[in-house]
Amino acid sequence: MAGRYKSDLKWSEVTPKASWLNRRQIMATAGAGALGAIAGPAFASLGAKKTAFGDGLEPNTLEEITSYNNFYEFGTDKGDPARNAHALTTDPWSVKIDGMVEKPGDYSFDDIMKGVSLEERIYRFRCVERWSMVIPWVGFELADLLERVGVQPGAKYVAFETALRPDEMPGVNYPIIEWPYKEGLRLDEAMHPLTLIATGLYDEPMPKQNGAPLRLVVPWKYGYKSIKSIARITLVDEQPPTAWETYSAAEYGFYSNVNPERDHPRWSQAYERRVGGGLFAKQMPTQKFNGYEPEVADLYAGMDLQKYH
Ligand SMILES: Nc1nc2c(c(=O)[nH]1)N[C@H]1C(S)=C(S)[C@@H](COP(=O)(O)O)O[C@H]1N2
Ligand SMILES: [Mo]
Repeated sequence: MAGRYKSDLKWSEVTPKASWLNRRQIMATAGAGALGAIAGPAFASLGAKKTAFGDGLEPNTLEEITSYNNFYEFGTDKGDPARNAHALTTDPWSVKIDGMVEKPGDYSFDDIMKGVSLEERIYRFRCVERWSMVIPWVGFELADLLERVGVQPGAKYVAFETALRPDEMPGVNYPIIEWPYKEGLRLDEAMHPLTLIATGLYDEPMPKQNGAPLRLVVPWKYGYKSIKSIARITLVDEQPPTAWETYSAAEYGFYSNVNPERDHPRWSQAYERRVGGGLFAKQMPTQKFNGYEPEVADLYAGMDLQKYH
């Protein structure tokens, strides 16, 4: 995967925004042939529609976003996904959508992409381990997909599963968590306009270490809710088990909303560390709901967020 970007603009030598603008200029002015010569055949702009999400936020570099990852199917070191995820076959890909839906079935990646309009949204991303990034995702609202498949009236939660491929995923041969990786959202969280199915970042198809070909992004929750390489989506009427809550319910709850007032039993959540900047890595106060409080606080009105963590 790393090689794919080597022939491209030198992300590490310029600020992310400068290189981003630079790249867009090249795309606007160069013909297809010239572009091919610059970037090689792997280069594929998604042409996602720009949005105001993330105005004023400085995105992390592509290098940072694709080399410091959690994707335990490929190993538990931050560099393992970048080293190992190339083995994942992402084409063809299909997602089983089942449970309480009007149109269950195995949907190919192309079926899912048909009729969606891709947007770029720059979101904060906060891992429960305290590191954070700012990521320019490309994707569409999960609500669009759920509306297309038709949610039955009794459905209350959405359950997600990652693909399970022991031949391609060295990590799943170890009993770190229960495989396949599972996640879940309450239906209103799933339908919230901030909740994305992301299929790319920096206007390119999703790198494998970031969860190709499609993954969830729920920006007001700890990163582990944003399940990667989704193979199954099931509408259910009861709160589904999730990988990290099953592993340790005292440490990782179902809701997992970013909350500076609710510490992890083994560490404070008052501060976060923005990846990048080396020795001078920026330490900053954790924001409630990761900065998305105005948009999402209503979802939890009256709930005890210490108990429902
Ligand atoms: N299938 C799967 N999804 C996963 C994980 C994982 O190990 N397996 N790790 C989670 C965690 S803990 C984080 S912080 C984010 C990291 O996403 P990123 O590597 O794109 O930054 O992915 C989440 N999704
Ligand atoms: Mo995480």
